[in-house]
Amino acid sequence: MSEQEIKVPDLGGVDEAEVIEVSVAEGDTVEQEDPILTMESDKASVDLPSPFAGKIVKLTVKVGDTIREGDVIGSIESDGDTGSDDEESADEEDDGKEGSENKAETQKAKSKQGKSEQSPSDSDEASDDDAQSSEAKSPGGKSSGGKSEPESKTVKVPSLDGFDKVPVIEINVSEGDEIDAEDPLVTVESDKASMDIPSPFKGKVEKVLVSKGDEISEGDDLIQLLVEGDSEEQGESEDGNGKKEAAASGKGNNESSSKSEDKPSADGKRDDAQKASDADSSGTDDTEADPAGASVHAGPAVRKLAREMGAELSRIKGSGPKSRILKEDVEGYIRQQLKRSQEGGAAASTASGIPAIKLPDFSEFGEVEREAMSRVQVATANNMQRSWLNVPHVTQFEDADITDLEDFRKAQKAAGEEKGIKLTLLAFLLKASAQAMQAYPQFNVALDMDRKEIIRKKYIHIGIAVDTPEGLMVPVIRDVDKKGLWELAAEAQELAAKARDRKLKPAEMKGACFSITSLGGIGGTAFTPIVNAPEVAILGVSRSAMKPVWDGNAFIPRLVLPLSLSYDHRAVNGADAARFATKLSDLLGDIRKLLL
Ligand code: CAO
Repeated sequence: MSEQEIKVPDLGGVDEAEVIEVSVAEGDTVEQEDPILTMESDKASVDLPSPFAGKIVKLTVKVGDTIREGDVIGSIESDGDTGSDDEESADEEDDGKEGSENKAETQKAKSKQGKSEQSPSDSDEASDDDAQSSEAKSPGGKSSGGKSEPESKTVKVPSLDGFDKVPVIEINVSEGDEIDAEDPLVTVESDKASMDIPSPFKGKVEKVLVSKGDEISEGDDLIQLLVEGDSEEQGESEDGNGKKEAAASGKGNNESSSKSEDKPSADGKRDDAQKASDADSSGTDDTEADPAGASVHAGPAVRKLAREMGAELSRIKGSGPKSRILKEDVEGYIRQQLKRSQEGGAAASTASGIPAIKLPDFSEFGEVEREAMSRVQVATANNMQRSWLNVPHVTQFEDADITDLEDFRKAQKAAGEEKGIKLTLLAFLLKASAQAMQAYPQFNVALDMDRKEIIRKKYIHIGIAVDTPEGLMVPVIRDVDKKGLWELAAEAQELAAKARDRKLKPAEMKGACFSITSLGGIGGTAFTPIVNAPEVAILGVSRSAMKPVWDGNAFIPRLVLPLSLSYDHRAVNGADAARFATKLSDLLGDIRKLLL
């Protein structure tokens, strides 16, 4: 075990870079090459990989710090072979590693700077690039010069800074696309950085010769491009560096994220377009995804995390400098998505792309005042919208002849007064509903669509909608099937009073399998109640009325109760709903059957 300093490697011609993300904390154990931080110069962003495996003992940088080559950013207790016993040679070893690995990173930054800024050590690369570029431009030899016929060219993979077999993570063009020089053709990602390979020419994409997931190396065929005019002239006129610039930026490049700042552009047109695109993609997670995911601003470690978590970067709003997406943004996005899917509510509706209702300025039409919604009102609004949007509702209407029931109920008045309980219709509705649920258990289920499972409940708890000054509340009566009419009436009375006095406990509003909403005391002939999801049905009850009913011989006056049964058509089919409603009507029409 020895403690080694972690130093900033050669930044490849860039004087300084800003730390935009710190990926480890003191005490963390890292593997050799694990990213310690991501830094960004005005040319590119790259990870600084750990030179050794071991434990981070000290970390002296934070996001926003500016770092330069040779700066010590912390120390690591390496757990084994660092290649040297004494610190000096360890440093040398570090440098060696940096030479072979970190340098590869930093060269990406460097390569984007164009010829004029390249360090001498790049000269070999430069000539490589020339070779690459030439090959791409003139596969069949030098072009004729001057204005010429469109020419088909094979764009080849430029130097990848020593990387080999780098996977393609995005294809940014399609056949038939008209592209400009420097437009990103594909994005590749090594284990250190992601980078775009830009087009060396302006032209029309004839054929994409690679697929997402392919591993490509320098010299591989990439794209077949129909190049208009003279390709060499194009190269020269783009940047003054001609073909070299195109190849250099192709090689170095930036993570796709940095393109708006990074891409060389003769006229600035590309920069503007790219900036606009960046701004769009970082604006909100509710916008349509950028199909290529290429114009987002994020470092390699963040891209990797997003890929692992299945998050689309183009939907994530970046909170870093220049709207860069940080690790925390990805994590926050995942948390938000999880919450949304668990709640499945109003938020989900926004994510589903349903346009919001825009409010006009009502004061233009007359006097208005605003007041805050109560907590209950907000919860009701969210629940109703969630259910309305998620549940395919159908409402089955039915009438029940409650003439005899009402005679019986009224006959119990004195008994009720003795007990201090008002026996209302609600107790009968509860009892009849429980019995109908036993007969048709598909009304006592919940659907787990994620797991494609039906959850069958072995208990019968029923919610009752209570109208309170604060808003609608739905306390739950448990084990309705096991309770008698008086018990149910007493409990309903007590829970309704508690709801109106705002004394209900959260537990008293949970666990319902089915709900009853009775507007009979108020009026109405029918309505279409909204299912209280994840329940799959709700019984709406309107005001009973005396009606002439044909008994086969004559019209006779009967007290008729209108029932409105709404159900989730995913869980319950129409025939079953008709059977359930008929069963209810039957039970309420002859309450002796409630005893069976
Ligand atoms: N037809 C005719 N009269 C009815 C009736 C019906 N379907 N239902 C109730 N009544 C009568 C009762 O018999 C009672 O009359 P009396 O005082 O003469 O006996 C009167 O209406 C009031 O009853 P109630 O409402 O106090 O008692 P209940 O047990 O029937 O209902 C409760 C209790 C909590 C369901 C009810 O008070 C309530 O809050 N209903 C509103 C529910 C609601 O807002 N639903 C909408 C949800 S979606 O927005």
